[in-house]
Amino acid sequence: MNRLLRKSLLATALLVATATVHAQWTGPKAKSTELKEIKYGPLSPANRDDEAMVAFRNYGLGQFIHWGLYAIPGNEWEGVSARGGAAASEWIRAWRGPDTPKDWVKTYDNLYKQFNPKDFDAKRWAKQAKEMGAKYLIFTTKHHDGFAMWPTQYSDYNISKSPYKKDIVKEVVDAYTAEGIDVYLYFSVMEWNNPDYMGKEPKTAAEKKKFDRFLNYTRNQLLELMTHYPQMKGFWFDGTWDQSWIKSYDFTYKLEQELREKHPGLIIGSRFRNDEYGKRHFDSNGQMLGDYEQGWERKLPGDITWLEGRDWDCVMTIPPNGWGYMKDWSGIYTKTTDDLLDMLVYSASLSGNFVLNFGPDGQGNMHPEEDRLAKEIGDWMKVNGEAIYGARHAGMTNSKLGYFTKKEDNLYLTIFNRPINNIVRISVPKTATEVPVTATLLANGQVLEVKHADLGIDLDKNTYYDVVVPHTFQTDRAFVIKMKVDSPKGKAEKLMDAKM
Ligand code: FHN
Repeated sequence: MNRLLRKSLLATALLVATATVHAQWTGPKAKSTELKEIKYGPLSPANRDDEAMVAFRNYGLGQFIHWGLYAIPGNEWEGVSARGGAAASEWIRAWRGPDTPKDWVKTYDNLYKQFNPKDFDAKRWAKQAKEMGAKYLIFTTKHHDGFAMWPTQYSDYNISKSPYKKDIVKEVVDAYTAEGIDVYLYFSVMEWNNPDYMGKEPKTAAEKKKFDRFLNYTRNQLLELMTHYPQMKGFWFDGTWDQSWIKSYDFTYKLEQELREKHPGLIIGSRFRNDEYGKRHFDSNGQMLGDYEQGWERKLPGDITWLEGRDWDCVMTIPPNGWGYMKDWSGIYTKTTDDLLDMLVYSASLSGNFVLNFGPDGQGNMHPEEDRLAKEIGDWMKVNGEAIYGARHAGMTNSKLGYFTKKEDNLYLTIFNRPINNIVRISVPKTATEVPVTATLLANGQVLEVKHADLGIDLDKNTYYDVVVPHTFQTDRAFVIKMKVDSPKGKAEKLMDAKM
């Protein structure tokens, strides 16, 4: 779609709700009018346009995998559920409350002695991700428990000490890369069982010495990951909210510089570090600290204005919360294929990527429900992916029927709520110089009739284009109408505005 149509469509106000109610924004709400002197601000330009970042922008759909020792208990231990006692399944080491098993932390920290996933096949996972339509993967190299899924030389708490022994990160990176899926390495800075780690700001000389050791260890591990897996495209940082890390802004600034120098094109989200005033994600002047907004965890922006042109992705669980394996999905709402497609298309309509999380079990198998969802999403993407990959915000307000995306001069409307009369009404300003002229169904290539409807509503600044969906077209999922835009054939009628 050209700029003019985009501009004129932007002016369109459709007084309708979007198909899903989305959570509240977590980004900066008010910008300070007084600019602060900031030494530790952004290290990369806003809206990078290099090849790596353009690829990131075009992914559309990604896969997150949380896999580690927490996969063994699967949110329960010896028949006792950790629900309500642990914040999430991958947080089970921090299980608190009356049901916590005796000596639980010790038991957990020794789980590595039984980590031997006999069914693990990275190629099978990668094939499934490809079939689902994922273009990038975020894989947990080390979660908050501190257990490294690669044979790091900087800690003994790693995969080489488990009966499995082999380098899981390597297997995953190789298999996904071979399928053409870009890999990002999830890395938790915070470590629960590392004696050098502390949450509070180190104050005494002894504390400072200890935490410096931890910082050095973190740096070593990150450099090691980049060296071992040079195909990786970026880091997905987590566990960076503690005061110890926040106060280490000089260290983290220099580390980010070093990582970027050593790996040109590296992509780092806004969770890695903060400025000298302790501001995370955005510095004290509201500038994003990283290449994309990384705060959309189990939440979505309300509309395009919330994003202010920034790149972003949304990471989403299938259960309400819980990223690692959860054996028992009963009694909780787990998102359906339709829920997830809604969030995926909604994200694309706001120029963001949607990343769906999977939590394989201790043997290396996805949950059977995850297998089913992956298959159903993949089936949908094979037909309709054109409306997602490389597609951007269309400059139109999303309608109650579904979500608009655009790519070149193609306008896509993914319909989630099919009108009872099968007429898909698209509203454009009367002044628009380009309007929908042809339409087809992505599902079968069928050409659809497009009719101009001048409603003649007094003071209405819009005019309408009706796309007729044949009654004979039946589907039980969202479907996409692809439209070409061109200059309007006739002028919208100039009707008299009534005097009041
Ligand atoms: O605490 C983690 C959580 O376990 C999970 O890894 C998610 C994924 O985005 N991040 C953290 C919370 O923000």
